[in-house]
Amino acid sequence: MNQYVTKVYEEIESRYPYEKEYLQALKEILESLDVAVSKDKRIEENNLLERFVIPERIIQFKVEREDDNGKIQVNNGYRVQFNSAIGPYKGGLRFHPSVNLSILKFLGLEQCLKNSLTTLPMGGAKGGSDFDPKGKSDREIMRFCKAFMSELYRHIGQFRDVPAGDIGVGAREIGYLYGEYKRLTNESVGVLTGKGISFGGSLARTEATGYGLCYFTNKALEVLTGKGFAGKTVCISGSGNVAIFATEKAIQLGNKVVTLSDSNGWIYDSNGIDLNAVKEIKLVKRGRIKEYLDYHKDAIYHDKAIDKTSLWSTKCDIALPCATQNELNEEDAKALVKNGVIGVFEGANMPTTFEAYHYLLENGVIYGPGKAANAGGVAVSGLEMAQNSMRYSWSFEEVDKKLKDIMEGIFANIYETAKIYGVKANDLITPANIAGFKKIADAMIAQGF
Ligand code: NDP
Ligand code: 2IT
Repeated sequence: MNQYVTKVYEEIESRYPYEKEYLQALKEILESLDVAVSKDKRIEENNLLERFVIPERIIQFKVEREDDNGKIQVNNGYRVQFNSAIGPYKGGLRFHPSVNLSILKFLGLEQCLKNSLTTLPMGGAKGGSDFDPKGKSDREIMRFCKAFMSELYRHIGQFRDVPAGDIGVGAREIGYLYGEYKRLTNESVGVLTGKGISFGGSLARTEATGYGLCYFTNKALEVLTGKGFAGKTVCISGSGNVAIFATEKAIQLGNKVVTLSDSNGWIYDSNGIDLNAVKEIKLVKRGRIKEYLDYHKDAIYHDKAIDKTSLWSTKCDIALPCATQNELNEEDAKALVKNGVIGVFEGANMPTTFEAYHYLLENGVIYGPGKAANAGGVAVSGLEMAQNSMRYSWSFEEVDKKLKDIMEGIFANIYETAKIYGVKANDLITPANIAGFKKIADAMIAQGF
């Protein structure tokens, strides 16, 4: 790596040695930007890398709520406002027991580049809490959301910072968060995205990340292999918002999806996943993926506690990891390559480890990183902000068409950038980082320090 790039990485590593996810995301980004730094002297002259990789502001606060047994419980709440060079801070909130600053800094950093790639004017942020919503009553979740917002509200705003959902935060939580923001400020504004359709939400926001992932995959396959995303066997992980709607669009495009998972295990259905059953289990009953066996006795369930077989050892043409970070490791990448995988496109953020994606790239697999492939969610969030500002709403078809155009535009931008920088065609991560960073760098230089 270029001396300047190495220096920036080493400095951050020595200051934050325990923030492993943040360092992982940083390493991946800096490795990609190496070639851009050599070509564009302004980056080093303006110390842009150091200035970009440190969040502009980190807010940490205490969240107290009463649980269903009348006991007061305490959690940490966070908002990492990473970079606002190209627009107000924008990014999701995650409620999961694993949430800490390292995870939120990695997500915030990725979000900046992702939001830049969408072409919409949004800076990057991420937030959340180590609160675990699993098994909690609806009322307790409401009390938590309201307590969380009672501190967060003073730091956000439609022109300042616009949160949305992520793991553990869906339409229900956004509704409660929005209700509390409105109560505290007496304002009905587009301060959150992913809202209910009856109070300013955008049609197609629920579907956007999964659908966008498939539109991106389709375009990449069409250009790079001559055949689009159809007639393929597809492995998908996760069974949340992204996984469900990726499954829906993959099936609509004429593919067979054979796996889904949650943190307890994964299912394999050789006949192709029955999405109606999955929607009933996950969206109506808020159940576990294991319950799929109640609908399809011939499907196979691998319980993670007793069976270490990886979902990624399943033979497939296309792999769409849609659960969480670092869920696809080097062993998994080897199994996928051995089974003839054509492409890995990420619905989740950083699901593929550093070693795993390098192995995929070395073996000619098309690798579409999350910051490009899953940008459809935040893109439609940007469209929700636009509709809120206009006091207007577009039809599902209009939003879906704009989403498809944005996803195809992201691929085109990456493809052109790869040609300019002489990057191999299956490597979509290097040009995604370069193209995402370029716009932010231009804005930072123009605005001074
Ligand atoms: P959901 O909460 O709806 O679903 C998350 C899914 O991933 C669940 O099936 C969950 O299983 C599984 N999962 C979560 N953590 C783990 C873990 N540690 N190990 C194994 N499985 C796990 O979240 P989303 O679908 O919204 O998010 C999934 C991924 O997509 C995340 O990486 C998120 O950052 C990313 N993303 C989301 C966007 C959005 O618009 N929602 C946009 C872009 C990216 P379980 O129920 O057992 O926890
Ligand atoms: O990771 C992501 O892009 C999201 N969770 C969506 C963020 C958003 O603001 O819609």
